[in-house]
Amino acid sequence: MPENIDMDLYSFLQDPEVQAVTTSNTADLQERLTFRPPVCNVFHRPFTLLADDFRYEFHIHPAAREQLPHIIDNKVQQITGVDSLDSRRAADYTKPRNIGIVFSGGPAPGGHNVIAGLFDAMKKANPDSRLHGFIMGPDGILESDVVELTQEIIDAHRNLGGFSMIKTGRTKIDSKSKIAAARENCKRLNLDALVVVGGDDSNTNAAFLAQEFYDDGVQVIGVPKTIDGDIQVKDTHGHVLCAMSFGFHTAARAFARNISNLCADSSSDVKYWHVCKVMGRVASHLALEVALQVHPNLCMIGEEMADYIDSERIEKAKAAGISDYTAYGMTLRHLSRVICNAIVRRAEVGKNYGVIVIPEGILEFINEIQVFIIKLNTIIAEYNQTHDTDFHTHFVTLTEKLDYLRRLARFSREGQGFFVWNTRDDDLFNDIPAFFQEGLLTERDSHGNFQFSLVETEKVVLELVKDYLKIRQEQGRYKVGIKPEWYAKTIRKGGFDPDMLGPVLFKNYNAHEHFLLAKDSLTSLKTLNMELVRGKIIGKNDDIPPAIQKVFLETVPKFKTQVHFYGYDGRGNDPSWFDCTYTYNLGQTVFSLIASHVTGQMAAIKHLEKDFSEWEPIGIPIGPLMHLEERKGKLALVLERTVVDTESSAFRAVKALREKWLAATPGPDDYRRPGPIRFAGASIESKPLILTLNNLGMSKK
Ligand code: FBP
Repeated sequence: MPENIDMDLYSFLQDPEVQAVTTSNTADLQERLTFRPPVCNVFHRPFTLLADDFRYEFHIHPAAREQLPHIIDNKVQQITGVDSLDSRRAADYTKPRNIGIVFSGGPAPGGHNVIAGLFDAMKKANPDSRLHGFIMGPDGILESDVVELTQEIIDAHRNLGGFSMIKTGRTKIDSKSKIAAARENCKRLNLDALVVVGGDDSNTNAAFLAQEFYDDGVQVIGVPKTIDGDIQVKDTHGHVLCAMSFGFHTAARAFARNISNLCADSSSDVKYWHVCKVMGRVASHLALEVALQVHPNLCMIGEEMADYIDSERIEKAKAAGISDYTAYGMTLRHLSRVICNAIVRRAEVGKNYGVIVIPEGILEFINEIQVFIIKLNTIIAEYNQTHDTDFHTHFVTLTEKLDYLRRLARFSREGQGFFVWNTRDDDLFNDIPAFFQEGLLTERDSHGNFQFSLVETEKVVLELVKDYLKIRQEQGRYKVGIKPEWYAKTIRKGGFDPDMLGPVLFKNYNAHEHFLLAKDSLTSLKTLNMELVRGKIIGKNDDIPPAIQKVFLETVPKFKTQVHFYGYDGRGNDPSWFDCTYTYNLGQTVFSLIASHVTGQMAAIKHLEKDFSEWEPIGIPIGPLMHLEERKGKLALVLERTVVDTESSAFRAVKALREKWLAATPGPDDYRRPGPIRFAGASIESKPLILTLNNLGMSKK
């Protein structure tokens, strides 16, 4: 009996009924642990075979050909199931294997099932095969921190979210010494293959390791993971090979469920604008899916902003005979105006509340911010390369960092060499709030990426929105519309004739609108007083009658906000049926690729956008998916991320439905209730809505 518990409490806690309530072993957990996802037909057979599929082609970047010669000519591979193989091949297929697996990057729902699928396939081929899990991501490979994954460990994690089985990390194996350590540790374990479950950077790492380990005979296989949904693969002709990375569906549904609850709350107490930032370091796929799931009043999509053209500015510049390049792409100021317009329009129909979804990476698509990010990436990377200490260790406080930037600007002004930071950059940078300066100067991750999750993007946007709303309010162009019946009742109660007072207070009094809008000139009690005197409702020295004051105050908007961040919660969510099934089949695919001795391939499932019966496991060559990108101030060969295609059916549907979802009309809002993630049962949702829409868009063309 624990010391801090008395006897009575101890026996209470021992009671079976009390234990049933306090146990962590819930019925839901048991259901998850015992669920066995269905497998694609090929995996029902005793063996699988690979065949190169020459229908798919890629534009190969010369740098990829040069840096990845051993794997660059890999092809897309089809997997087929067979009942028998000749004895030599059967013996090879079923030989005992040592396989290592590592999670790399942020967690994503379904990772445990990749391991379970691989484990089951591997043990089916040979029960003596062994699976080794590297702990804490790539650091586990470098430090040989590894655990053998037994049936017991696997069974305790089936269909559960997070990466808790072996944890994860973001270390990059990029230097000669790290590659040598990784090679040595893989060889010590006598690994036949290393499986890297990760996002774009981790699959990039997988490709380089495949190249490096080629002569050692250690195969390297990647698995497309990331809730951000930005690993999607199409060939040069637009054939979809991997429609979505795993974890995306669950995270989007988890966010959607919570945001839809906010919609219900917001439209009940009608006093808050909820600003919801959803993860997605660069691409806005999660925000797009959440929008389709929830129908928020406003959803910004970063990729759309990059395409934005301010035609008014272009026309103005044309008339003046000049070119205005700032008219291409959205500025922070313009972004705040788009949001303000939505808020103002809803206020006019009495809806001084709502829900806005913004993607975490939205600022990446704003011209001026993108320039800062690239320039600061370069400055930090150059400092780290040329000094013994790290930039952030040397310059601890914001003031120190700003001083350093100021010095660079001075050097550049005085012509003491070429510096990416000039006086204009410095001036512009000094104009932004300190918390945002700090955010932009935050430490980059090990791959050199800017860490958007550490920046209070929503705060930056909100500050601008508040400033602009204030201006509009001062101009009298931000008002809450009030119902004519309420107005008439209140004014009559105060002893006035509503029809006499109406034209004095409202600009649309006789227009028979559903909502009355106060005149632009009524911006304060003082201006109200003046208007009433001018309208001969009161005398010069009279006070404003309480009923009129009450009506006026009702027209004055109070912009109250609640800010939410959805990200880490979705990464740890237990996977949806889609992600459970997808990842289990990815694990099985990994084994097929390993058993056929390939390397530098990524396991994938084709036709995720269709019914499960049409899913096809394949291998995709990673090398041809690489291109050059700025990392740590230099161009580096990395796997290309897929951002939202603004020509896709899913995006176009959201764009077309936006006005309806804004609901700046007297009727009810159009919020959608996606409900909880259903893991089993009749109402499980089988795939992300964007996949369904894009598939329908293609088939109906
Ligand atoms: P991955 O690309 O590694 O899957 O991670 C994506 C992500 O979830 C982003 O959406 C987010 O910006 C980032 O991780 C947060 O990273 P961290 O865990 O380092 O805070």
